[in-house]
Amino acid sequence: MKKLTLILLLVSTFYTAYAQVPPKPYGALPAPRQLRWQETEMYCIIHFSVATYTDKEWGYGDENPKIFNPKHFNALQIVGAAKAGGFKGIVVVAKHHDGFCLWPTKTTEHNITKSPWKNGKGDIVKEYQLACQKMGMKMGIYCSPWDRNNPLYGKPEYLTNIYRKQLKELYANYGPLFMSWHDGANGGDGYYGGERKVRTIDRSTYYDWVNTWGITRKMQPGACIFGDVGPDVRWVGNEEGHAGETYWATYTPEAPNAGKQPANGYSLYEKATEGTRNGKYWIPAECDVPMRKGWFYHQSQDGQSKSPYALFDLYYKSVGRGACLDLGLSPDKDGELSDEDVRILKQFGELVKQTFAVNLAAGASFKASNIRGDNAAKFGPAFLLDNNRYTYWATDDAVTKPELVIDLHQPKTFNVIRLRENIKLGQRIEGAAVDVWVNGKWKEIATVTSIGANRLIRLPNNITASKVRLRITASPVCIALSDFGLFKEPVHLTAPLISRDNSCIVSIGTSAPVATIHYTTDGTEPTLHSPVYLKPFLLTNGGIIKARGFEANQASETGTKEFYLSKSGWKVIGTNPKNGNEPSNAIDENANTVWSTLSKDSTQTAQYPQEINIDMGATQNVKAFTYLPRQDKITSGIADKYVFYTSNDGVNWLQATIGEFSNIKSNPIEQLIPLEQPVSCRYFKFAVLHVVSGNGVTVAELGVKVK
Ligand code: FUL
Repeated sequence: MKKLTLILLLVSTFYTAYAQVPPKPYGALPAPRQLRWQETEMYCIIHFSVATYTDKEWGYGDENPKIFNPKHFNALQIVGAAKAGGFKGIVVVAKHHDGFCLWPTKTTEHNITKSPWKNGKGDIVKEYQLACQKMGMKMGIYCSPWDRNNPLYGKPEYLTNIYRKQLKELYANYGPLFMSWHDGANGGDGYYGGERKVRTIDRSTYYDWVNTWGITRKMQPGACIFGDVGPDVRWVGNEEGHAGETYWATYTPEAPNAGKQPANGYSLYEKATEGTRNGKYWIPAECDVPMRKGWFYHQSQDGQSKSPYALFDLYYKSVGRGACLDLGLSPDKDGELSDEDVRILKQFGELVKQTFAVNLAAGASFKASNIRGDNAAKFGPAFLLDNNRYTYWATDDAVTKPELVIDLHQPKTFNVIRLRENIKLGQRIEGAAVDVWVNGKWKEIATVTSIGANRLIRLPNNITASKVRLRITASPVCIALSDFGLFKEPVHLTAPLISRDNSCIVSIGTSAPVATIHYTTDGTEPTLHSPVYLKPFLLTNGGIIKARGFEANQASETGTKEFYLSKSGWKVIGTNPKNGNEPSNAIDENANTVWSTLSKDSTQTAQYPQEINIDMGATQNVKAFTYLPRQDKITSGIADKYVFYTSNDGVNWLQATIGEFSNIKSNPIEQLIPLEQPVSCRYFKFAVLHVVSGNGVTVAELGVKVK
């Protein structure tokens, strides 16, 4: 009898003890600084420097510092607009690839003290710091490792005497920082003190990253280090602002060539979009995307900023998949964000706030198939509603597929579901499903793979139900879920879609019917007084079409599309090399077909320039040309250096402009290149001098702008 009591006592002691024991962490885990970064969720990166004045995406490094002279720069305007958008921090581009330092550095003459702004006494980085302090925003720093101005770039002295010293100046004078951003675009041609040459570096070893990061750790221990390979936060592998539908915060960076050390600018970055299930390190992803088309301000991109709903969509695809969103803001030559960008940021912020203001699951009661150690006080599902990312519902070690019935007590209408894991215990869950109780049975409405720090499921339509069920369908270990939320995104009319066919006929449509669509052809905002769209219409010379749908007292967002000169009647009159597939694909108004000279024979090295000559059929007054790189996410054959020629007879050619498509590899958008002056011509030739990768050239579309 005594023995039995003893056994019972032992069992119950063990059970009570077990009931208190949290689940064992799973896999790689976040450091405290990474948890703080994760909670930041959204911040803005700000590109404003000499490239703003030269209208480039990458300054060459030969800029005269005198061009930098903003009339109305006010950091409060910029930081304030970010804050109104719900962003919690900014990353200041203190030095971009042009090497121009926006703070009074001792490391180079290419800096703000040589500019007339504030009589050479200005310090842009300091102004941001003060604005952030005033507005309760976090601040991070981007100091480009690549420096197209510095004569020492490529030599070991650049690392020790320039780059690291710049980091030290920034870390010492502008902290505390929440991020230190280390870009992957490294090496290439530049001014380099007047040499104007290509300087290549061994990206795997040149920056000696481990020791460079050591400086960050020592001087800014709270800052997360960002790069293609982390080590704290990884680049998501695209500049479109989205993580993978399945997304792991764990990641094992890989080098393109076996046996080499991966590094910034030298990694299989495409794999970062999804991450590595059970990867070696906890390196969550930052989804960076410019609000406008490019990172720097270009007047030609006015009116084309992403709309509030387009930003909201990216929010779901970044923050809503467990990553963070880094939105690029671009002050103009006066040093200000445009009124339109400020308005869009505010509206986006309001949308997020409005959507997530009320958790419709609040007040629900739960029935869980299992609670760890039967200890609801410690591991019960009530923690799902306490708005704390680190208190959680957990199951017994052996229970990896629990179910939870959420009784809402009355019918609620929602269209967003939120789930979160307590990531202090790692990213555990690999599959979940949500059902609702309708007509006396369960009906599945959504499934997901990964959850992680945050998972937002945006449903295609509103759901009304009073009972919801969550099923965990796959997990290698017991679960640790910290949040369950139901929300209602406000109804909105989506922007009309505008397209033009081969014969220059423009059509406008909406995804759901509306009472009327109104449009303009002069770039102004459509109102109820603008022409009503009744049927497709002809647009030969190009122009900006804007359209809005109206229904009852609601107006949709504005759809905008710029068209260039029509290509009907255009002909390809020659290419060099002569082989290659379908040159006419370059002028067929179809973004998905390409003219390609890529060679399958890897033993052959393509010779450049490679060219394509086009007859427009009639003389045109050409103001700019456009190049659309291939849109299939493959970089082979994408041009990054070009010459554009014009001709009146198709035989004698005049060079109209020459240059580079900066950043086209990471951000492969249509390039619009203005000619130095408008040229009257019937023929043009697009010659490619260099490609970002591969052996040969690819062109999705070429076009010209005459208006
Ligand atoms: C890229 C850079 O090359 C772009 O110019 C921009 O700064 C972007 C945020 O990172 O890699």
